[in-house]
Amino acid sequence: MPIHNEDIAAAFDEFADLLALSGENQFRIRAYRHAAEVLRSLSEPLSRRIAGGFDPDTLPGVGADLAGKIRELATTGRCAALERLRATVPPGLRELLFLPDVGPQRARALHEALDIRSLEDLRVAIEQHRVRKVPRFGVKLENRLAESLATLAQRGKRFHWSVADRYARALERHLASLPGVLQVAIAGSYRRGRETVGDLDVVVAAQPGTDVDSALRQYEETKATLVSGPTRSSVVLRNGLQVDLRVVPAASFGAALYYFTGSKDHNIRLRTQAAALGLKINEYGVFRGSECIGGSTEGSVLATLGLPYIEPELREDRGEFEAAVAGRLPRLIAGVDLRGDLHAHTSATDGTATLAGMARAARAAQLRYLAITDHSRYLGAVHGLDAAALAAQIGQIDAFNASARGITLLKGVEVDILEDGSLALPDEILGRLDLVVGAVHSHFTLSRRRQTERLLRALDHGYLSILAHPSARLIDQREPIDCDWPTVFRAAAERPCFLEINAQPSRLDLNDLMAREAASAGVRFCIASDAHGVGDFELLAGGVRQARRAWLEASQVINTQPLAQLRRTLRRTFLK
Ligand code: DGT
Ligand code: CA
Ligand code: CA
Repeated sequence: MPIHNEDIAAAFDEFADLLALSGENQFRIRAYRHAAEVLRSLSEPLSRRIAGGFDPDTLPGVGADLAGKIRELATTGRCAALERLRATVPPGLRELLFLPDVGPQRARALHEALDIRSLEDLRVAIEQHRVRKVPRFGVKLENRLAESLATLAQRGKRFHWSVADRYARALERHLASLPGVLQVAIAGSYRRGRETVGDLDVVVAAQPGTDVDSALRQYEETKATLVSGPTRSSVVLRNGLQVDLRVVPAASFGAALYYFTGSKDHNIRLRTQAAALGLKINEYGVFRGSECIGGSTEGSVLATLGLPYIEPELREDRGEFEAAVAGRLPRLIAGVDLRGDLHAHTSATDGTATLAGMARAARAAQLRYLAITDHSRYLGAVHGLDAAALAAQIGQIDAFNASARGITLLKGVEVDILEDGSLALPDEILGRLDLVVGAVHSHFTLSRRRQTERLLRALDHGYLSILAHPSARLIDQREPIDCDWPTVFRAAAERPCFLEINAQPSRLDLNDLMAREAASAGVRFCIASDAHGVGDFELLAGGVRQARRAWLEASQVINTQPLAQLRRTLRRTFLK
């Protein structure tokens, strides 16, 4: 049974968590986390490459020890060392790390002081007010933990879109190869491009008598069957992702795809609209009385209501019907509109590839320009460029551009916005760059007033071009910072300074609603990969997806501009 890169990466994440819970040293733990990231950045299945003789030892930052484990996982699906380690840590303890306020040290402290072994143990201990008495915990932290436990219980398990995507595409290929299958589409929140996906909703058009149900149940990734039948089935994949399948005749494919793409609120509006015209709409088609007047394509469904095509990313009942009726639907930005990337790291800080390596990879990804924006050095950051190191990199980039073909590197930095809103590097060096990307990496919990003042001061700096991942949230891991966003958006629109839509799958920040609100305040954006390795440029598609959910058009995103125009745009951000 072939193992996905994602499964190997997940095993390494678990390895890192368990090592951390056993109090192992930071370097070993980081090696596993880094390897997991590298594995996720590979586009081709490692198990296949290894079977073909590829040596995982040659992956960036992967030594002999980890390479051995990758080989073992890729060939046997198991890892003996991981199984040994599992036996030494209570199985439920790792769950505690899902809580935003709990890292390995606090999890160990809870285990040692109160013998807590699971989220359930923790819930009981909080109810009995025992957690507050653990040294360095206290009432405030106990209350925060109670809150995040409640959110976690409500949320249930959702998957990053990019994880769901790997499984969706493989499953789509599997079903499409089946004789008798005419069309396959993955609908639901996946198709609407939501940042996380609860389950996969698959719509298949097939000739009568095609046994799609068996094909799904016998799929190599399927772990368990929940529902089985000729037109509908549900299974759970090995990674825990549920798949709901609907099989329909070809004449109903568009109606079924529309119905299962959702969202539910959008569908309710659609049905109401249909009812007002005396029509009935369901997953089989659009009906006037008993006559079917549409349903083979999505377009045919909408046309019966006199509506133009509405892109799946817009189907959230957020004004798309009003816009469609008024002929004012946006011309959404598409992946091909992006001409360059404005946020990337190299091995000079925490990236895994050299400047030239990143440039090559960006060119291969059809980008015409790439901004190198390594981290600034600030208190506590291990890697990070000081002014002298940044000056040296400026020289390297000039030298690269003097001989490069097909891509231009822009000189940038990802400079820390300090607690008081000042930037972590002096003006003298910032002024020599093509762009300055500022970001919050610390002091996430300041009060709304202080956080707002901090961002306003950063926007006011005079050299700030782009505010990177503005809300600093990490999906399911860290809440957004608390801030008076309308005020920040107004300031960014006036200045001018651009807000980033960061395409890292755990960031996707600004999110859809915030980006749309910012856009209506006049803000313009960049969509950036925040690449840390050569495989990361493909992440840009996720940033575009988020931008589409925010109703953005190409003209609102600066890295759709040709280089010469972009340079003028960026120069206007330097006010000093
Ligand atoms: P998820 O899976 O939680 O990320 O979100 P969705 O949107 O994929 O939701 P899901 O999987 O429960 O259902 C897929 C689509 O099927 C949903 O967007 C609309 C349609 N649908 C499901 N149940 C109902 C329902 O009871 N009424 C209507 N109108 N539509 C439904
Ligand atoms: Ca779904
Ligand atoms: Ca579903």
